[in-house]
Amino acid sequence: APARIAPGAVHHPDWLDAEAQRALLDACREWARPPAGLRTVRIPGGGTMSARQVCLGRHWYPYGYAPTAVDGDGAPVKPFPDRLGDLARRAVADTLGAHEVPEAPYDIALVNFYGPGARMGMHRDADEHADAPVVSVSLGDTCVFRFGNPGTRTRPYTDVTLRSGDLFVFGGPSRYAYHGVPRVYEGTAPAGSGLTGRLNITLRVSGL
Ligand code: MD5
Ligand code: FE
Repeated sequence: APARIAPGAVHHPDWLDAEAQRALLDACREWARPPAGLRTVRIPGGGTMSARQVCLGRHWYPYGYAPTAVDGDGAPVKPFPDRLGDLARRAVADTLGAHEVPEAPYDIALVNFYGPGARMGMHRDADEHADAPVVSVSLGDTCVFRFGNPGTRTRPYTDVTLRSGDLFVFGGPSRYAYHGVPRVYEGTAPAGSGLTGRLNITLRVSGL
């Protein structure tokens, strides 16, 4: 059953059935192939993100969106598939209600791949020019998702376990909350998925 974690933030465990997870995983494998496939994101200052990423629709770099890839192989980003837009609108309707489905089209997907030891520090997603809800679906290994506050990077946190097939929607006052992924449990992906690691797909309205 869906659980409200904070105003506008809803976790819906097991939202995608096994077949839908399989289909999405197969699509992720295609998106991950070059050109403009899975890449390591460089952060200003010289570091890299431990989660690797594929962008669809727009290229994301810290901190903004570009129409074409500006790092890695420089190839144009892959298009945002219509069916991901359908998925996003259905996700918002199922969690926040039909009245919260944005008029503007979902047009960006960021696919994060968490291999061994990968994590994501506490941050806010503020590079979009629209405040439509962000839709997140998880595949593969189980993780701890840390949900914080809009105003501060620090405690109090709510730690939520996200498993393969789970949906999380961040809208309203939770759209700009701090969040991160402190821990991924290696080897916990569903048996037979063939996935080693965790995938998270976020669907966004760019407002561009
Ligand atoms: C992940 N990805 O599990 C997470 C899921 C990212 C990212 O954080 O930036 O790619 S998306 C979590 C999210 C998005 C927008 C707002 C909030 C959380 N929030 O208010 O907590 O790879
Ligand atoms: Fe984020």
